[in-house]
Amino acid sequence: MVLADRLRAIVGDAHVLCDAELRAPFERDWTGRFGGPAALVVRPGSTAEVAGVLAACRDEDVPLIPQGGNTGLVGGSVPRDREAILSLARLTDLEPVDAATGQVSAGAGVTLGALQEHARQAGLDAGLDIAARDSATLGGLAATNAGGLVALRHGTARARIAGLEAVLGDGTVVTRMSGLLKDNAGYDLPSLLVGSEGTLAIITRVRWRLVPQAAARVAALVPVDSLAAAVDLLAALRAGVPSLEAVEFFLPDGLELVCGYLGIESPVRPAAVYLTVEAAGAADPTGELAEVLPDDALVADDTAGRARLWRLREAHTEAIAAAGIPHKLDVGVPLDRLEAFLAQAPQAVEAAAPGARTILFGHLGDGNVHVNVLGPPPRDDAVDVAVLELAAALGGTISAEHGVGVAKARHLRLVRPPQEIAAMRAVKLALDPQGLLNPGVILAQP
Ligand code: FAD
Ligand code: 2HG
Ligand code: ZN
Repeated sequence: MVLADRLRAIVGDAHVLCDAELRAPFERDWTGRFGGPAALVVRPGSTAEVAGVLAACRDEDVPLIPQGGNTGLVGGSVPRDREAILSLARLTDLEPVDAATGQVSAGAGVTLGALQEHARQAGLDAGLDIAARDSATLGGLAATNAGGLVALRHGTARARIAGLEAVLGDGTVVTRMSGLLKDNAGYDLPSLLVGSEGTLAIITRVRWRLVPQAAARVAALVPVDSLAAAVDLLAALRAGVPSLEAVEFFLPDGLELVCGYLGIESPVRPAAVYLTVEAAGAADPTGELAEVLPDDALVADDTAGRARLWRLREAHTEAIAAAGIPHKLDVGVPLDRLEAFLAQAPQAVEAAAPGARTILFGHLGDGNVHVNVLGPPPRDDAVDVAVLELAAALGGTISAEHGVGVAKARHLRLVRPPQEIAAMRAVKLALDPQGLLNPGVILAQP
């Protein structure tokens, strides 16, 4: 029996897509930089069906690319060489919130936006937020260990995952959904699978740890005259505002691009750096913020006003995408090297790709800079090398929150020694002995 027929018998005719037109939306990534034709797209509706699909693909020796919302930015969710795309988008079960533990069990295909809404109805919140909230799935967030806008307070996805269910590359189903806070019985497979980018297992369900919903929220847009002053303000915010949730930054050329894209005038005075700050708690944080923020900060405590301020930061990704296909380099640097990195990154890009346009923004509180470069062709990675080498030389990382994907697999050696990469390969071999899951992601193929 050919693979497609075998898969139809497992998931039903409607959920095996072979037609080029039906496959197309799954074959290209969000940035437009990565993608290629798939053998087919298969959309299982349960963990048992996922295990069946994996067994069929193993028999036919067809590798699988797990895909959630396809909002990943490192090319890990799309085919390279006629693999099968395994879409988890149908796994949308969302159980009632367990008030005693503050946790909820959900299918890997539930979007972050749906989880946020569900949690809020129970007086809680997801404790993780990203601008792609309405498409990105819980499986994708776990698989990439997503960071986002409130990691400063609540940590990355790993801190939110109390357990999960997954089908390992060798077909074993691992179920750890009890959500026990304390469970030291051996190696912690869920922690290992978080951040494994679909290379070790297919995550089918997650047990999500929620956080209290804040009764009051205040956002501020703060113009600052230097990066050093921005870092000083970050320190003052950490010390003086216990309800601090986010400290984000962008620069004048990013603001100009976003304002042009949104068709608005900048609401804030010209400055060297702009910070988007949010504080949220049971009590109104306005007073605490006012003690620390400068007088020319724009402050909003209502939903529409906060959204207007946040839009200037969040719309960077869309505005850049509207201007071209970017090279996205999500790096992290220690805060005491951030100024050096921001000064040197544009020079490194200019040397590698003269005339390229560089937009820098990110999560100041996490030392996480999103270097976006417009101009060089998608396949030319000279700017990628230049920026990643700079981040590594300054003691940083080549992937702060988006993952390694295929975009950075060749560059992993910049921040991980050969012995560690060998240990990663051994783990891969143990859990996915046939190399069926996402080949070429994280670990470059020889
Ligand atoms: P996909 O893109 O479908 O997949 C991403 C990776 O996870 C792939 O390697 C894929 O194989 C694997 N995968 C997906 N689902 C599963 C599964 N169930 N089991 C095993 N492997 C799986 N990221 C941040 O960290 N912080 C941000 O602030 C942020 N903001 C963003 C804003 C915009 C506008 C966009 C477009 C993206 C943003 N991202 C951000 C990146 C992206 O949204 C995250 O990486 C997200 O976690 C991907 O989720 P997804 O469901 O779309 O996964
Ligand atoms: C963000 O922080 C996302 O907005 C996307 O991580 C970053 O577009 C990017 O480079
Ligand atoms: Zn980010």
